[in-house]
Amino acid sequence: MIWNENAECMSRDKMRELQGIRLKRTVEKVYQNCVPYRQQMTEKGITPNDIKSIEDIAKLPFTSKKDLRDNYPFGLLCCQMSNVVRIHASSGTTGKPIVVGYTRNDLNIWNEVGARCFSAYGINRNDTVQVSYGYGLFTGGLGAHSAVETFGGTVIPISSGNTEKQIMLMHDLKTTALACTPSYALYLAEALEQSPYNRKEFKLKTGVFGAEPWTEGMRKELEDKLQIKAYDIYGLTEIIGPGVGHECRCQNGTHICEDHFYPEIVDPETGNPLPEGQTGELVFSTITKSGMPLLRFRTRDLTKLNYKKCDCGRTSVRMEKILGRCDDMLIIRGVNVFPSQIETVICEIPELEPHYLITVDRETNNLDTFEVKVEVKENHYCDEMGKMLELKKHIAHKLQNVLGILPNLKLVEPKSIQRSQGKAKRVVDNRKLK
Ligand code: DLL
Repeated sequence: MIWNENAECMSRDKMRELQGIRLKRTVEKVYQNCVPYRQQMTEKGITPNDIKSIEDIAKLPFTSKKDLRDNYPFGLLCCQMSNVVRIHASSGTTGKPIVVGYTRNDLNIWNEVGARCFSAYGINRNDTVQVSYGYGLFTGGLGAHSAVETFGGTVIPISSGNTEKQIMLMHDLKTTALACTPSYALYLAEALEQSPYNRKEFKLKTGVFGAEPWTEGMRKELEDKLQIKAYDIYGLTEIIGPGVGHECRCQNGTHICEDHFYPEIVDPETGNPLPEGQTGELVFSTITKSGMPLLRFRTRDLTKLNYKKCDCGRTSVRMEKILGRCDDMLIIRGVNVFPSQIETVICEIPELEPHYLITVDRETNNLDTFEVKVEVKENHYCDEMGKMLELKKHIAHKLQNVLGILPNLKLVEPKSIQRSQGKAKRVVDNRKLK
């Protein structure tokens, strides 16, 4: 189902024209209202008059997370504080969070793109959506909540945690769609299996999962375990929250709501724009926001773009599943390793549960150590040394083939790795502390 056919199925030419007009307006707004942007543009020797079409975007300066931190909390705001109706924040690993102010107009845009997402998954006003993303400064809970209200579905604002109650209400209130992180969905799937209920007594049919990278292998695990169709939803606090992009029934990439958020792919090292189809860092410019519009924001997320029309009828650009974040890439003994590569291997091995933890450390002789802990399924976990060793050899070999480096593999008992209720923490890099 398409929520806004005009916007989602617009011809490419019309879309670029519209993006050009909106970009120009946004550049004028930040130049007039935001000192740090005006300074950066002056340093680059440009004024809003230099932006005539969307092609001119490459002339503009980038915005990084550091710029947001340096101007904490409201230095990049483009409106009067009295026009800000909501504040969200994304927690960084260190120091102050990144704070974003939204105007009424921004929330309207958010509701619009949020409704597009749920409609694309086939969710409508007859559905009951359990929102198990955290409510609060994190955008997941309130973002999904308002989207459901916008298209007229029934929302259960349960937030994350309290897993037994989640299962009880999912059963009693006849939840048809579950919105949460894929890792929490996995946790709920386990809890459901152990609950006194039978899966047949539930009405659940759709999952709306995002806020962290997850692989196709994880999608299959979730679809099998929960007996649902699982869809990806993408977003980030700085741009709007959940709703920047969504899958459709074709599940052949994530459509970006590009009439509001203009995407580019750049080389993460040099910042040079990369041609269509090449993997690089995703960069967004908001072209309709009024609270804290951002120009060329470096997301640190790695993906590639595809501008071909989708079989669902939408013409909007699609991005591939996020490979990971530039910052997530581990360099272990000189080899680049993404956690998503490890997840893909683990999900392909039938004896394993999709629960894993990667620990990297540095020994006194400066050599990196690389450990992967993974849970073995109940019916495959046994005391027979020989059998476990054979399984371990098989998995280690597969990981080495994909990664080019052999991890110290630890097969552990089912349910021994900590479960997550929000974004999963899959990597412990102790080298950073040394
Ligand atoms: O995670 C917003 C969100 C909430 C998206 C609920 C989807 C659902 P932040 O906390 O600011 O915002 O984190 C943004 O999370 O840059 C990505 O690295 C990652 N991320 C978000 N969605 C996906 C996804 C929310 N579908 C950061 N796949 C982003 C992979 C995702 N990574």
